[in-house]
Amino acid sequence: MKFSHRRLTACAAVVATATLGLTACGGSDNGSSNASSGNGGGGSSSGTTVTFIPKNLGNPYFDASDKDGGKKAVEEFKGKYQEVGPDTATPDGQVSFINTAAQQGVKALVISADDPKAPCSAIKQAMSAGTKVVTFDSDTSADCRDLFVNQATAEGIAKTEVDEIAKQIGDTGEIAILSAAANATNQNAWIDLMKKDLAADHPNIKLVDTVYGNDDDQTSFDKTAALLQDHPNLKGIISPTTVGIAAAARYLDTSSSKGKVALTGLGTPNQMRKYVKDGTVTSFALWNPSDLGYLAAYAAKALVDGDITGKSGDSFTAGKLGKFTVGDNGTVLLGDPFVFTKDNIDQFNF
Ligand code: RAM
Repeated sequence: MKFSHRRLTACAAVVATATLGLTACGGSDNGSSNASSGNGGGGSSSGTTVTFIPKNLGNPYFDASDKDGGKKAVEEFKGKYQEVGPDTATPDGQVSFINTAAQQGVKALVISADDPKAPCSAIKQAMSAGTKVVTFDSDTSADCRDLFVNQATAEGIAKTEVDEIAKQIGDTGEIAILSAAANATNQNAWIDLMKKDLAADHPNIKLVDTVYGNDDDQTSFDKTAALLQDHPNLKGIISPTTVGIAAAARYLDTSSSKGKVALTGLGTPNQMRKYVKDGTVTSFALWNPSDLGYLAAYAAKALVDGDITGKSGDSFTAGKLGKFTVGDNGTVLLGDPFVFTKDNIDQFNF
């Protein structure tokens, strides 16, 4: 499968290898954990409050998707932006924030769900009170949201990660996965598909362990240390979470396994730059989280304005990103994953 690089835009330059270019450079706040808001007036969605609820606060990935892309979009259509959420990514940690937002009568919630089911009854109450609900990044079950804005196909994300680790370890040997929270819908879907890819196309790679760092830096760091200790023949780690891969890289960087145990997965260029440059990591993948939040905000606006209902074939325009059409299962797709290496990483700043 070949990945084109639609919609991820380099800050400083257009990526030479990109087929269509990638948009917008997400300069995000760094690790701020306070709710923030932006106001505007006028326009069809004037006063539309869009509340973003990330898996957890203080995660640079969500700083880019929410505080950068989401906020920009909401300001463009002159709505009101808010971000609230739990400090840790636990299954029911988002429930109280959903309840409060619904009580405040917000027009739209944009949620990366910590669990496919735990937030559902709160979401359904909000929906029956008239709030439109868009999941993005990590979905709930389909009956408790109007739309899911998917960053890339799960198949594409899984295959990219498996392809990268296979290249780096000569397609043979033991690997492990360092994931986010055990209940995360997105990581679990990717892991299932990675297992299928490995079984079908990489008979000499053996997945020996899957551990969970809960999208917490220290837990992910400690789990990396434990993986290396428990599996002395480990040749590679896939971490399909920006928090996990950054913590694993930090551990490997100063350990005797540096250069011997490969690490790939999903990371942000700003968090991974040092490790790509010093040889700890050869390549990793992601999409533009700022574009993802921007698209999710415009999808929420289209629902609130009644331009779409979320059914297959509905289409709407998401500002600078252009026109999107709702596909099967109420899903809107941002684009393809993009692979970062030492040769292109300096063209990105998010
Ligand atoms: C972390 C979160 C998020 C995921 C990225 C790749 O920031 O788990 O949900 O999409 O990694």
